[in-house]
Amino acid sequence: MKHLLTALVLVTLCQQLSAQSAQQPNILVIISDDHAYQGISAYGSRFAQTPGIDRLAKEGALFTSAYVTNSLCGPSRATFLSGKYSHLNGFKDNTQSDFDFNQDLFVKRLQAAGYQTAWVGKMHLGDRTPQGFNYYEILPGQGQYYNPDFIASGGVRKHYEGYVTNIITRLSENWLNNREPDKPFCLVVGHKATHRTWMPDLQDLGAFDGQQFPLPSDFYDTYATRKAAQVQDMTVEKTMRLAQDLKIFPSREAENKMPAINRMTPAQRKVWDAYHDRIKQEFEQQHLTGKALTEWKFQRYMNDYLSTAKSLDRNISALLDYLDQHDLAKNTIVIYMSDQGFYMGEHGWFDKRFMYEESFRTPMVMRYPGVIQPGTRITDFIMNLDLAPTLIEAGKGQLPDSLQGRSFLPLLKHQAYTPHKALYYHYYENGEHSVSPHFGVKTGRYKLIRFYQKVDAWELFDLEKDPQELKNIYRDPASAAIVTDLKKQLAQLIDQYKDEEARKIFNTPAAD
Ligand code: SGN
Ligand code: CA
Repeated sequence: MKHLLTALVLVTLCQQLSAQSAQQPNILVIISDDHAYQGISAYGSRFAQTPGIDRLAKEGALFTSAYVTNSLCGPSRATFLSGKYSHLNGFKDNTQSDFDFNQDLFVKRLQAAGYQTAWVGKMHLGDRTPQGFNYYEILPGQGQYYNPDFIASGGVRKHYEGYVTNIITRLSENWLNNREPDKPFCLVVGHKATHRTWMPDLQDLGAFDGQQFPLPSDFYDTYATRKAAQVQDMTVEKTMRLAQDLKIFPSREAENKMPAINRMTPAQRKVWDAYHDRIKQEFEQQHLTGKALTEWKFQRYMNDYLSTAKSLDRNISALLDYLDQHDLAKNTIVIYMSDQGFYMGEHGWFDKRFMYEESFRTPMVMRYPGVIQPGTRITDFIMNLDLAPTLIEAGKGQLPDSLQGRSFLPLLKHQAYTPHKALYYHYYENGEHSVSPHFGVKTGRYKLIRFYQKVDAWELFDLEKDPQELKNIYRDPASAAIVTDLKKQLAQLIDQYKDEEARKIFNTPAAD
């Protein structure tokens, strides 16, 4: 009798658990690094096909106006995890910050609600031990494209032979295979691709050979009226290196000194060198200088970048196939996003950081069977800040008071939802690529930016008349009323998000 009772209790408990997990969707978030929407066919890319990402967009929603709080790798991931701006989560830049995992994180709230959680791949949040994950296996710092090292739960060092994007997918699948199947899961897959120095899987080398990429119309931007754009160091012309970035080394000895390349196995190296030796030969025969050289660099950059993205997209497809094969697709939210946008030659640039559209805006697609209608297009403003509350709410967790974002689940469910009218941005790092720190506000039509430290100046753009943000109209007498109104909105956002540092700068007149 006693045994029968125990068995009955156990059966009821199991039933409750599986009923609970049916209400609690699994969550898979794939975050790439520096993947520009300009190179994604779901966003209308003219030069590349991304069937994996397109599949998600077709079966779910494409967000056309998703933005980040601070366009840089670590700060973006810190905001994603904490649901707070950089000044409150403490991770302002990649150079001086070390993430404090003791703070409230959406994954901790999901764990408390019964989820098993994991992060596999690039995290890039400093050296402290990650918290909030039942399992992690992450790249140290930026990680390596070939034969990468990983740090697994408990600080265990691992080394795998192969190409990083494929390995991250394999490790993710391993974790899914070995998880506790009765519990809902939340898995974050952090990819290194498509980060500089843009190295594709060997099978994708030269995938875009023969294709001519049109120069963006503002490739030869002279940066008139924009002081911060004048002092940056992120141009294809001057900043992009022929050797490390585009793999045209003066000699084999020089190539052998590059850690990303000399860690390859002899077999990998043979394929790699056969391809690049040919490119180098073609390059040297042309004796390029001036604009011809810059445009050749642009073509090579596009080729390497998009080939790396092709390897990434194939791995996104592979994970979607895994969900299908394991009967998980129906009950799993899948989000694909980049940590920020990226320049593909616009303004003559690569890299990110600026509050200008190409870097501020990020690609984001989301599939949520039974909630999001296939083929949905969401044009409302969304921020990476909103993901933490959205995912906690979807997982039936408790929302902490500290969150600065807000859930967009009601928007997906066609329930009462007030979209963001204006977005607040703050970039801090004053170092590599020489982008002046700045903060600002974006509304449906305008963008007002205050630069400080390197450059002390305001900029205003009318995005309707000037979507490429080429003409700073801050000083135009006709802009006076708009400036007053936007400054009011900016001051409100600074208050709302409690950004004391920005408030002080806002209250100090700019030097010009
Ligand atoms: C490296 C890159 C930079 C890049 C930062 C930050 N230089 O330092 O070009 O902006 O990472 O990128 S490299 O010579 O080492 O490639 S982030 O995505 O991690 O924020
Ligand atoms: Ca990044």
